[in-house]
Amino acid sequence: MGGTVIEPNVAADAKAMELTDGFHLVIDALKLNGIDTIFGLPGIPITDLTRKAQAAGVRVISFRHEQNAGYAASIAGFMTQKPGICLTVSAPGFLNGLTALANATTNCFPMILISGSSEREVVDLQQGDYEEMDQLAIAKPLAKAAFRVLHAEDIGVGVARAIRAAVSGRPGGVYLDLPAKLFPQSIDAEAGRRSLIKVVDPAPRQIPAPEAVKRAVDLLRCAKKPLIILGKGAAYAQADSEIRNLIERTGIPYLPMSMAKGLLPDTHEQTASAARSYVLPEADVVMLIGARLNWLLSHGKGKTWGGKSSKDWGGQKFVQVDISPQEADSNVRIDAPVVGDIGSCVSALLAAMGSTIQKPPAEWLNAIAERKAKNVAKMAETLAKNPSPMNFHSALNVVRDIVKANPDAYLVNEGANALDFTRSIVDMYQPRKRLDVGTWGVMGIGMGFAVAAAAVGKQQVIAIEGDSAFGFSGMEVETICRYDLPVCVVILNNNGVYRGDEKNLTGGRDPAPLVFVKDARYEKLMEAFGGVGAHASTPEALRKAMEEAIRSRRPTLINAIIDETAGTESGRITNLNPSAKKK
Ligand code: ADP
Ligand code: TZD
Repeated sequence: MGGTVIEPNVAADAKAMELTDGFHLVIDALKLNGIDTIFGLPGIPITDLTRKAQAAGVRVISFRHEQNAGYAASIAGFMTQKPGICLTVSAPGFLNGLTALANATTNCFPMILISGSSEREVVDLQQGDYEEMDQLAIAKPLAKAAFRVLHAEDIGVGVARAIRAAVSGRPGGVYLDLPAKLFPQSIDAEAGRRSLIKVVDPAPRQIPAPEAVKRAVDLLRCAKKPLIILGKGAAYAQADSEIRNLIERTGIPYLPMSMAKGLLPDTHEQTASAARSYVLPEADVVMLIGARLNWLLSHGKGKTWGGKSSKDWGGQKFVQVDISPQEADSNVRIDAPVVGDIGSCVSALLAAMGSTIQKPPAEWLNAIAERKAKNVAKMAETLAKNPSPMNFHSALNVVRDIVKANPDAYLVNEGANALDFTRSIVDMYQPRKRLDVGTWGVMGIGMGFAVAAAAVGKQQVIAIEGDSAFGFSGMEVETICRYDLPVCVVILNNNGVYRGDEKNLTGGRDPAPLVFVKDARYEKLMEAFGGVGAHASTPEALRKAMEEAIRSRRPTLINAIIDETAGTESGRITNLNPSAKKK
């Protein structure tokens, strides 16, 4: 009899005792919001978080350096419109991840850097805790937003705020500080479940004002030489068919910025890429779609745009489609800002144009076609050459064919000459497949981007790397092998930064600052971890090795030997490189 009285109470007690903790709430909050992958590097205080996340079905990709995990997270954000998550330990791990967070904010990639941190009381009194640092304060100026959670009950809100901040409006990097003490905090499991938030509509559509749309359409209607510039914001927006419609229905020639290549295939007849230096100064109305008039577009003025001096406007009128209401007029006057998300803006522009769209005047289109044909023929001639040793052109001619035959593949790209030549030689055929150094021209994104593209994009990755660029993240070939990712790294190896033939001006024993060990065998690095290494000193050998890599889907590193005198200093941005007048 006694047993029947006691039993329900025991059950009730047991139920009341069901607890959860900070570790589980963080994982549950992320999972509830569709986060299925975490890029990171374990250690105090987040070791158990990585382990428990994996046990809970989240894919945890562990890197050898936090910066690479951070770059992986940021590009996953760009590819998916979901915030990429990077998880690090305190102080040094946090700082290692911070470069990637700042780069994400600069590039408008949605990312959340989650770092464990040391004891608040000790940190704030600067009493010398293990890995002591006021991380929140340091992250703030580099992040779009930064939050700290002190109580397990607030984890749901903290994660929700971080997600909204990362993906709404102009996307960016968000910092979430989780002190060590938070993780083992226990609370009632039911209360914990109730505290979590599934974010509703994290990146709400932003519909442009009808008068802004009309202003833009009116301006485009009177254009004689219109031009559209597509930026990586247009790629990010995933409004691919709307953008294609706009381009094809208006017949306006367009230029894709580097990471917008492939939004429409680079072989599209309306692309003006091969006539860039003609269309920028000649155009009278330019519509920017998800592209800023920053240094990559010479700030919208100066010689590139037909201006007489570097501060001089070329006289173009601009339409700018952007989600940030502050972007317009950043460099030159924007006559028709259209503020909203690109999908909504482009749809509204198409609707406002109706069926009365006039194609641009034939003289404009013909003039562009003529320049294009000339430049394409010139390039074909250069690409057909087969010099020995290989140069950038003869190597990239192979890459161009391989990408054409494998349009699903991701193309990761960094370096100086290795970047500039790849961008102009290798055509892209699908949106969001070209992943590169972005707004800062940062070296070091290579292997992090490659891991993310393979793990999240689930396609073959081809990474075209300068030998200097590769060095920044080279150790992650172990990560590539460990997760057995279909990544083919091609190092365009010219023995140094930009080129490899510099001499120490003093004649001393130290090498010149820009050169590396000659004939370095980078392919051995991949072999060290069980991947495939190949040495290619001819286009034929490079082609064979790349074809084999793609056929086998095995981690592969091809050391492609390039003439060490082939590059130019700073690639195509030599003009930005100050050099000493005094010799
Ligand atoms: P690129 O380097 O390719 O020229 P930028 O990074 O300079 O491109 O510009 C991207 C722009 O796209 C930013 O100004 C950003 O505010 C904008 N943007 C990003 N996502 C969206 C979106 N979904 N809708 C509208 N604009 C967006
Ligand atoms: N450090 C970081 C983080 N980013 C940078 N952009 C640089 C340094 C400076 N830098 C460039 O702008 S390109 C480059 C460096 C070091 C490397 C160029 O050499 P490479 O490519 O071997 O990668 P090429 O093909 O030889 O030019």
